[in-house]
Amino acid sequence: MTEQTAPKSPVTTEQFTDEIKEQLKYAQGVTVEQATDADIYVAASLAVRRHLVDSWATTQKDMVNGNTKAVGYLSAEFLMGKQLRNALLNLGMLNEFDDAVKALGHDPQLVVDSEYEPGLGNGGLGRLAACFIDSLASLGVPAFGYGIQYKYGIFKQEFDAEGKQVERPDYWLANEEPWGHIDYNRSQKVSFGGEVVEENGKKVWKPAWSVRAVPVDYMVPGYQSGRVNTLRLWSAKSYDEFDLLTFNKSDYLNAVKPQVEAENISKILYPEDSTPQGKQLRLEQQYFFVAASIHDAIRVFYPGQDKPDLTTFPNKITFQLNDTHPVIGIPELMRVLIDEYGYDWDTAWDITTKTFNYTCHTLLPEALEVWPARLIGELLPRHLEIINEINDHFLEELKGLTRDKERINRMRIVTEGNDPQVRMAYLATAGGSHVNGVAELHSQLLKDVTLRDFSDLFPKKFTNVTNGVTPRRFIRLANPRLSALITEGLGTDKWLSDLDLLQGLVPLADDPEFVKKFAEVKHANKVAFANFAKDRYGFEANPDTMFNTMVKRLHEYKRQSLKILALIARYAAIKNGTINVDDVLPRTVFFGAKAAPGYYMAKLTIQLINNVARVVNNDPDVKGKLAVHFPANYNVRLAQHLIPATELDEQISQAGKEASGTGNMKFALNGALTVGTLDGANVEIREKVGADNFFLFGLTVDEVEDLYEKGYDPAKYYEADPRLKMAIDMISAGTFSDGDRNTYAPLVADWLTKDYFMTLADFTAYADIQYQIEDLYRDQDAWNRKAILNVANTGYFSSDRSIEDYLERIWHTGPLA
Ligand code: 4GP
Repeated sequence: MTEQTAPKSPVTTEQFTDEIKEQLKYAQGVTVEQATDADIYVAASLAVRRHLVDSWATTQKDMVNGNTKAVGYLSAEFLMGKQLRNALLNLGMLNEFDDAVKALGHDPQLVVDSEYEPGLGNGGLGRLAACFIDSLASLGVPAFGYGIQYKYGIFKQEFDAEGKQVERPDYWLANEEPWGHIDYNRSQKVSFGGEVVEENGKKVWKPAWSVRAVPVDYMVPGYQSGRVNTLRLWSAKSYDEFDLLTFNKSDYLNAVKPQVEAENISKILYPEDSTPQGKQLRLEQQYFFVAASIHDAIRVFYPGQDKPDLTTFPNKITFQLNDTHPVIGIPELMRVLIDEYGYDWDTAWDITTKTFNYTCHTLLPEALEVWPARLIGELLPRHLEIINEINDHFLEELKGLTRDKERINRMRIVTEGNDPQVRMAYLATAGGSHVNGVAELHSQLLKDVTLRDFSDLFPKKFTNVTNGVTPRRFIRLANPRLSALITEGLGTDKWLSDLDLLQGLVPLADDPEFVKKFAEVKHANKVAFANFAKDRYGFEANPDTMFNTMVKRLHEYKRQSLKILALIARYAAIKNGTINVDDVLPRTVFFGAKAAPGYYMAKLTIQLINNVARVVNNDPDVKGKLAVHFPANYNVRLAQHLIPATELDEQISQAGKEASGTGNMKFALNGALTVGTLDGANVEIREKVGADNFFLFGLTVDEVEDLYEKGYDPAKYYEADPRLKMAIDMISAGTFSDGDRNTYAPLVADWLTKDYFMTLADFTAYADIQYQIEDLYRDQDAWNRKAILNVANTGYFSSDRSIEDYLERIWHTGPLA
């Protein structure tokens, strides 16, 4: 008997069919006969929302009345993915939905596909935020996700005839969007610019212009918890609709200018990952959503009170700063407390430091935001004063802790000189209770390197919370076949809310019957992906080859170039007979990656991958042995299709550069083996699954440091390994650019002379481990046993566990009663 703990549907299929019909009629204004898949999608979504509303209302009421502190997750990005199936799963309505849609004469898959995926994030950081709010709701912890409802999300990626990335705007709101609820009555005023004057001995900020922050609320249903939290995304609207006087002079453009400028604030997501954009608009965006959110929290927790006792604020809500983007919230809360509510400095500082905590998501120094004080002064003059004062107080505090003047100087939040800079990571560390990295190794390096002075003087502030991913979306929804097998193997579906139960699968790795079923599931997933790919992208992938995947943002440190060089070397070896064709294990390689539009090397790498794919896939000499595919526009949806079909996953960043990674967790949980370096959460994944079940290669953090110190010469590696030399020479010779030798010259020059991320130094180890990988793959039983052990031992990487760690180590709160 299998224990079923999944929620029971609140409706029968017949009832749900009627509810969809009702929405079609009253909300959509179409008949059942007229309804398209997209109409059914909207109607079904509206009907589903109605089943969430009551829990949503009680959760909010209980949050305000309850004795549990809420969590405010402040994040410039929430990469949610599609909503409908997730809501259906959490309500226990997946089957009723399928049956109702079929009864209405539609294909459930096509209906679900009509949902346009909101791309309000770049990559890992935004997707983590989405997993976290899912887990918070599932654990019954009251929480707000606070962010921005960008009109244009991450760009849509296309490739041109030459294989170059082309960015197209992602106007997702041009489609009907049934999930967001716009609430004009709860908007907030957010002001900018102007000056600070003294009035009656008090500082008064006289801003120059304001925008209206309008909340768009998304319900965040918990799995099995009966709780529905809120993701509140702010949209910028103008107060001055338009200037009638100018309009009457037929100058339409100027008449709407203030409106256009105000609304620009939430217009577009910065398409950057791990690199700050020093743009005024970005600072405007940051302040916009953070200021609106802080005021919103005060409104929510002290309803109707003119003079609330804000010393209790840290007992009502704790704000997590997701990277440095929301750190301007620290001076904003200070300003609100002092200027608007009349608290003295010390009280305000006490409240503020108790309220905020900061998560760092990177170690790349260029990714830690630093704002010119001048810019902050122009945009937020009162905040600059407060930041300077925080800096002064902080330096005083440091003098009490150390006599080391140099150290104190290094720790300045605001640098000296005639163009002072504000270091947001330092402000966050000084102004919050806790600082955490996102994997053991990352948190350690944060303490030892990036924020060393701070961790020496404030060791208790520092902690680690290793990332996680939601098993509901990334196993249950993405991989229904594996989910069913896990449930069968464990005799319960409880694992969906207690992922450690996957441990129960360990003995089944030795059960031939289970191994066989597991192999069937993987194969079925590969066939399903091949069909999807054919349908959606028009390429053929042979499910009887090994499926090997590398999906993530395109960045030099992640080293897609290592993968492509090894692939070219393999291609060359087959072609020139260095390896016997019959000995080659057939492999299909999938890439998915977007490059920041201004990131030249990353874009050139994309072009190279596409052209390697073109050449390899059209070469009869390697047919059936090697194929390369690069579906454009990698997003959450594509991830949900590709991850379950993957057998070998690539996590090959230079050691010390990937903060954590979360793709690595999704793949392991779906039964892929990882080839990877000792970087980010790879380290912990390998510990959990066992060294035998992970393909480790490459330099360690210490070895990387040593090599930098000794003086790194990439050309040496090029000369030393003929495979590498051959691969680079082929690129130089124009093999992948129709004979043109210049196309990839910048990449080649960089590899041979700089190679900052040591791709060449790790090449040999990476190329060598492929033999080990292929030998194992030839023994399918042995491979699948290891794959099962990956699933069984990675329950730790549930985002539910991450949230439990945050609750215990940082937030000190828990579920609503
Ligand atoms: C990413 C990190 O690169 C990745 O290692 C980590 O898993 C993820 O955050 C979540 O913590 N950083 C970003 C970014 O996405 O924009 O800095």
